[in-house]
Amino acid sequence: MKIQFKITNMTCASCATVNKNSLLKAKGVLRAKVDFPSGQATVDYDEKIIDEQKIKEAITKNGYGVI
Ligand SMILES: [Cu+2]
Repeated sequence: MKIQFKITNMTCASCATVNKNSLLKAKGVLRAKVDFPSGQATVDYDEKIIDEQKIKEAITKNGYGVI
């Protein structure tokens, strides 16, 4: 499965890297792309292992928002 959403509160490119690495660390995430400054996130994942909510939690636990 593939989802796209927007990450808010990112202030620089390293925020995007932090979030990308958190996504990739989440079990079941196959590929992740996070763009700064647009905040656009694209995640490929195995829906048998992880769901959309858990994916977004990987971002919110870093103190960023998701839309
Ligand atoms: Cu930053």
